[in-house]
Amino acid sequence: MATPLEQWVDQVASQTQPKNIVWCDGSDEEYERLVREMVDDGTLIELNQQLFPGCYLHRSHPSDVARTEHLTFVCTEKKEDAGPNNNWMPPKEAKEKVGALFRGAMRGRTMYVLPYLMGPPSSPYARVGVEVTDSPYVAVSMRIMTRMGKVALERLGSSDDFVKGQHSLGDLNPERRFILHFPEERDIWSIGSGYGGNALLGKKCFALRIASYMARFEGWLAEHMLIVGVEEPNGRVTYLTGAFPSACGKTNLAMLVPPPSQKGYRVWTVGEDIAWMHLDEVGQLRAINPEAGFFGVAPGTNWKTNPNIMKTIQRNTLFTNVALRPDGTPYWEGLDENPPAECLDWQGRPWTPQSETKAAHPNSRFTAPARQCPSMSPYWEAPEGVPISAILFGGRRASLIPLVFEAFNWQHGVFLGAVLSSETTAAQSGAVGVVRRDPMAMLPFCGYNMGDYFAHWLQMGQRMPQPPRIFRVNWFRRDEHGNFLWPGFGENLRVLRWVLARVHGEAEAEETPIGYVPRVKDIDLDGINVTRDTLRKLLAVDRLGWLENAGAQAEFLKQFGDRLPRELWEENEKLIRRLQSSVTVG
Ligand code: OXD
Ligand code: MN
Repeated sequence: MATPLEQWVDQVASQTQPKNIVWCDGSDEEYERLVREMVDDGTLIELNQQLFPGCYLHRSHPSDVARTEHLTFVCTEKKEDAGPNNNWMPPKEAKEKVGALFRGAMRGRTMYVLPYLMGPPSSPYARVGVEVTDSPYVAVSMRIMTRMGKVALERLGSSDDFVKGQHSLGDLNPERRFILHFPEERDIWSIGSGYGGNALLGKKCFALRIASYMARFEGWLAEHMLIVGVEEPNGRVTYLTGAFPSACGKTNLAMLVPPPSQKGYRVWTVGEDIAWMHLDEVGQLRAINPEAGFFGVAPGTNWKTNPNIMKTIQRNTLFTNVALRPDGTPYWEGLDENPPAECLDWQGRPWTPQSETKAAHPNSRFTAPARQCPSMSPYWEAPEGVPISAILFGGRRASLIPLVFEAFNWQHGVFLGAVLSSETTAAQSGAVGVVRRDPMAMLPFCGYNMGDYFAHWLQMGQRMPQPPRIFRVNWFRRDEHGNFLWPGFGENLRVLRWVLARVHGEAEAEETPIGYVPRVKDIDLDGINVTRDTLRKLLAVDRLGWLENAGAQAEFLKQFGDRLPRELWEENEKLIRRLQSSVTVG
């Protein structure tokens, strides 16, 4: 009698017609065989094996280099359940339309069956997914990013409790590219793209979009968050999670190296992109990192800003769309102060510093095993997860938002997350410097109506006797000449120290209309070039500016209509009242 998994694989095979089917066991031998086959057919280029052992370069199709949000759909039965935050298609129509593209799509190709586990193998919170794909690049990438193969099959047994994901490169034509989610059936269909965020279905598609939907019904949280432990000189380790939209330094914060002036501190990485958080038996929120690898942006990564990630990607790493130096090593903008005199660009064309184009694609990536990162916490695979004491919401704002402030309580904190804003950067298409709201940094990743998502967050708070404290942070304030006011990177530890002190009841704060703000003396400035005056600016609450901001927040919240929990609307009203009663006009 065929298992539910076997039945589903048969069904996808009869739809897509592959020439053969390979069930992947996740072994080293299998990984090496697939890599060798791809080197032989040109899908991968071997990098200098002396300097970068086990590292390879992949060049994607030039039109397939990033997530395609406009081609990403959440297909719930009812449109309102997908919400204004998602593109929507009725499931039947989506399956007909995209089913036609899948028909015969794997003809002449091998279909790989990839059973995988999101979460540490022994964790009660880990979940099984199975991806079928016609891309060996996806197969080896999934081997790095998840616990793939035997371990997942053993966990699954003959059960039907797995998230299905069918993926085909199709013809890579953006006209025929779709990333569809059927959260009610726990099913993912992706065709026409080999790019990580579209094709490694365990990551954004399962661990965020489908998992956020499951988490709502099962009473947990699937979030776009880093997880770190901050160790103090007395040995105490406090765990935090943080949600930041792209290009706000999430990976750097997850792997922060304390500056020499901050002796005795250490930051332990648990995760750098996704957190799954459950309540334990005493109502403590605990986080696991469902992933086993990092899929990070290469440009800007260097030994100064993030030595831990640099050490991680020296071996066993797949690079995608970076440039290639004549000595067979990878290159990207921001790696060294001096670009190479010549290299091949991300499309394999000769490049010199005089070229008008970039050597590496701005969204070029590395895929590397997390266990190679020197800052990984000894508990990063702890089955029960790490206890979370604080949650940070951060964005890039040149003005208005202080360096750090604390929410009055959980409900106020959920409100701060719901109106989280960041300025667009060159990393996104469109205008630069425009304020965009990205609630909890989940706008592209929430698999259901965000109004319901906010309600779920509020309910989670009610189930916790001592919910984590919530903080808003902003490392990106600028002066009138456009210079950053705060040095950022390792120095952000000084802000984390205040966060920790608040969590442990060891620091005071000033109560302001927007929340609890540290006083100037509460942030350690020893050993950095930041004056008390600058810090005063960084912590100031511009009441008139905030009133204007509250108006913009109301506009944003309105789009969720009657799905918006009344409590969040009231938080904005209360903010306005607190600001009005403290503003002296005249
Ligand atoms: C990512 C993203 O790749 O958020 O992590 O786009
Ligand atoms: Mn991400």
